[in-house]
Amino acid sequence: MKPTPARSRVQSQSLFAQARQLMPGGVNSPVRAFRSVGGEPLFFAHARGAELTDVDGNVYIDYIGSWGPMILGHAHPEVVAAVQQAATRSASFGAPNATEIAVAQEVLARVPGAERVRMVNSGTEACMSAVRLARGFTGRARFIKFTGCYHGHADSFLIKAGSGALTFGQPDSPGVTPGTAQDTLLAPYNDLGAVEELFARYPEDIAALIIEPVAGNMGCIPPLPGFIEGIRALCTRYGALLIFDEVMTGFRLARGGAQEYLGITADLVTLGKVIGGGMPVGAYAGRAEIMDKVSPAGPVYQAGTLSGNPVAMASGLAQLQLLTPEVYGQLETLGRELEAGLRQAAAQVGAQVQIQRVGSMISIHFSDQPLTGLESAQQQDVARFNRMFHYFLDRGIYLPPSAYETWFLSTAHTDAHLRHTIDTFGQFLARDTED
Ligand code: KE4
Repeated sequence: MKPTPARSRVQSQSLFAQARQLMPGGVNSPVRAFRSVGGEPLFFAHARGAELTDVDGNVYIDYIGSWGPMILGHAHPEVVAAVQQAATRSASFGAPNATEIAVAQEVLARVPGAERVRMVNSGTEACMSAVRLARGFTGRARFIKFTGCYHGHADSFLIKAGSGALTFGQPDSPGVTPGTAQDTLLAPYNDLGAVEELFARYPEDIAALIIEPVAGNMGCIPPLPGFIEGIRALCTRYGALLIFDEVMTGFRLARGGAQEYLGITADLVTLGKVIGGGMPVGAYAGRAEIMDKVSPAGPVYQAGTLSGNPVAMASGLAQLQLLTPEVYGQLETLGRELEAGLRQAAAQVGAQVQIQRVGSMISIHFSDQPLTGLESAQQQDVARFNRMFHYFLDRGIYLPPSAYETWFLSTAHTDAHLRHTIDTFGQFLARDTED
């Protein structure tokens, strides 16, 4: 395949050369660095709706949406106005403010089973705090996570982790001590038998099981029928807390997130991304019996200078209030149309492609089998994905720079955006097959 002449990226290249002298790898989060797909990352100047504009003036259809937060598109006027107004009243008091209450009310009105919520500043903080809380609540030390799932970069999660850790072939990170790792138990995603074996082996030692109810950090991988229901039953039977990591799925798959979408109620839910409207916000929530163990109501300590700061809360509140039932209908329609178009394009050339979608989360994988977990995800043709990534980028479509990520749709994506994406996919398949 002979790529079309690269669009001008001179400014991005210049900025990246500077950035590399100042920040590790020139980025503030690894997966942005294009290490997996090759080439150099683009620097962006501004974005509106579903379109990003880089510093060289190139415009792209955005399927990352800041990795999920921009569910209404970039720079939504009501979110921007809320941030601007809040900022004039100080960015942070380090003290309670009324907007925290408003966001908490919105969260508890949406998240099934939640009676209390604690705001933090990232999904990582939410997940690490939820596991600590589960350990404090149960008095147990071990917890189960699934290989290929990603719950942020806290030590105990960086064992067979997904997302950037998987992208760089570092599912186990240096710096995580054996003492930490010994309490993290692993099972393959969608393998209920493996979970049963862990509970049978440690019947009274497991504090929690944390799971992405729809996995998004190995590509978009839905739970197989019965898997989540089985996990719920096992956690109940053995007295372990079920933690749904909804940092990606929360407020995206449905008004009540994956709990509503799947009809399963977890004991704790972690949240991020959408909840902040693009500002740094995470949260964990659950029934009062558990959450009231969190300091200062209870002994499980967790704190944060900027937790619940009024600007981030104003941003999240504005976005949450705009997430009406009509929005979820629109996101499902967009997802269904994109999936159908991509499938049709693949069928026309007989390409062996897996199009995996849940709601407005979708991913493409070059494999002759559906991806159901880490093992099948790692069997995909990553090199072909990488060729597709650059083919799309050269034609104004910005995909997540990794075969182990999920694309995100927003209400700002239009039929024209989807049409261009589907047509470009068809062109890629036709040309890549030839070469
Ligand atoms: P943050 O600490 O990055 O806010 O959230 C961590 C996290 C927790 N749980 C799930 C299910 C997540 O997907 C994430 C973060 N997602 C990645 C993208 N797959 C963030 C992108 C990045 O690391 O730069």
